[in-house]
Amino acid sequence: MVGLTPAVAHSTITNHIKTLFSMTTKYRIPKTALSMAILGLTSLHSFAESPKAKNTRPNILFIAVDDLKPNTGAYGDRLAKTPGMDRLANEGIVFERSYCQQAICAATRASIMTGMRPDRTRVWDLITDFRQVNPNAISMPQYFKSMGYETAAMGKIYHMGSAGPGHDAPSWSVPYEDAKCPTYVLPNSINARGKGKATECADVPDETYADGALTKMAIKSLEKLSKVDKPFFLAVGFHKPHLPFVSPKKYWDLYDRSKFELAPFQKKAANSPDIAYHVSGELKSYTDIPQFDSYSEKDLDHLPADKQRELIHGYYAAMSYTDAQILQLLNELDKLKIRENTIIVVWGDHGWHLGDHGLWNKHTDFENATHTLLLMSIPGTKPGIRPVTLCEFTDVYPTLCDLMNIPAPKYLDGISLVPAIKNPDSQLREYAFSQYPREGAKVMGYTIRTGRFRYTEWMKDSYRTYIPYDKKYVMAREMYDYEKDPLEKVSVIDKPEYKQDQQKMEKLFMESMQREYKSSVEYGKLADFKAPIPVGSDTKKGKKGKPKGED
Ligand SMILES: [Ca+2]
Repeated sequence: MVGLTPAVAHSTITNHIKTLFSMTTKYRIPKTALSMAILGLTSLHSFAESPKAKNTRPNILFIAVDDLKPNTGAYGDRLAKTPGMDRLANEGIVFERSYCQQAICAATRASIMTGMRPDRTRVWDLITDFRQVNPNAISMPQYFKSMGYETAAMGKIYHMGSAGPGHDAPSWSVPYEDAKCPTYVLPNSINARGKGKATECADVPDETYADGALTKMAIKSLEKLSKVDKPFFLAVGFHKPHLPFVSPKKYWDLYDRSKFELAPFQKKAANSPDIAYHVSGELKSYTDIPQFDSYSEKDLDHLPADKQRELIHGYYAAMSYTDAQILQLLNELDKLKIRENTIIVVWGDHGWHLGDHGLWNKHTDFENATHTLLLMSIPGTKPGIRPVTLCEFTDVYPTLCDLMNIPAPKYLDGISLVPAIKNPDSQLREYAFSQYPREGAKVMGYTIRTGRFRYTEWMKDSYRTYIPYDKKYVMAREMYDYEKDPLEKVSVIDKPEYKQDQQKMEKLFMESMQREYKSSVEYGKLADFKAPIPVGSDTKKGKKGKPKGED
């Protein structure tokens, strides 16, 4: 930073973090500051602070990874080759029980970026721009920009099809950039109609594809931002391991395909409703994928084992490719000597089904779609912290505000995770809350995950949590016991032996829905919903094509 030597910057920042992590009582944001945050809905400029105050705040490197499930080494995957994220985990914080709000790109990204759940952002599909629906919403970088941050982005931060011009221009103080690279480089990867295969392995340099090119751009950006007399928020959005599983050959070569085991349970869970599933339409849109039954109570008609193994290999290779990019960014922070005043956040936007329940892609309320990777590195904290708490993506925004010593907007749905970083054994949440729509978003499946159970209600007639909860909307229910059934083989809903557990989960679920309704009413007083509520995400049962809304 110009005008502030790295030594001085480090000292002032770690003093704040030291103060934060040495407090014995729960950290609270001053009420006056919260009032300012509410005012921010109409007057962001009132937050601007003196340049001196800005210089005491940490930089933030915010790395989004598309479709990355928590299958890295730090999450216990013995086959994964992920030295970059493993290094970050060893030096920082692994949130092992992190859940996204809705397992699809646009909705989960709008949610983490605004700190609000999908019923508040009103983004449930792949086409809605949260600002069109919800003009007064303030994104995290937009808020940080108002606090004196230089905010920059490259790659996929918001979903491309639902972000306004400039990749949501109000978020960024520096014009948005993107890498322009081909999706495939081998001629036989694409057919005459321009449709491609689900995988590609080509012996090419990293920067041939977008993520390698983005890393080069991000390194240049870090060099520039490190010289600006402001703290920065740099968002880098990597595209892999999203389909197609395309990565340079050297990442495929890290793995022995024969070592990958197929999902051990590929059937529909007993006693579970059809509405919980989809037909894996996103995968089926690739040219080399044969027709198969996406979920079935039979052992027949699965994707052939060789193709499953190829896809799993491709997924891991693409994950290692992105991991290598993250490692380069960590090295660049070291080279620029700014690692010690930079908070790093790495998040995969949702989980992924690699064949479990016969499912591929995301788009469900099951564990494999909602459980997510969330890593942080915070200067001044002990290395290798693993908080046990359940947490949600809505918690990232208030956590960063807490770490930056700025008031979090009061309307945010999440909570600061700082108490769990200070005391990793503390449990901050009774449950994590997620949702997924079906049937053109006329049906919404709401789910809560506690330490042991998941309880889900599928609600019909376009019910949303801004409508008072009523059992008349419930069309199907599920419940899973992860202590006895980690693979979700059986929904235990209405099983006599689970009567008491179910009653507790029903009560907790009803309380969660009442809480959501109350929050919606409160937020509705502040918000200005101008556009019609869109529908569009659909995963109707069928065997062909790519249902609208799957990405
Ligand atoms: Ca995604």
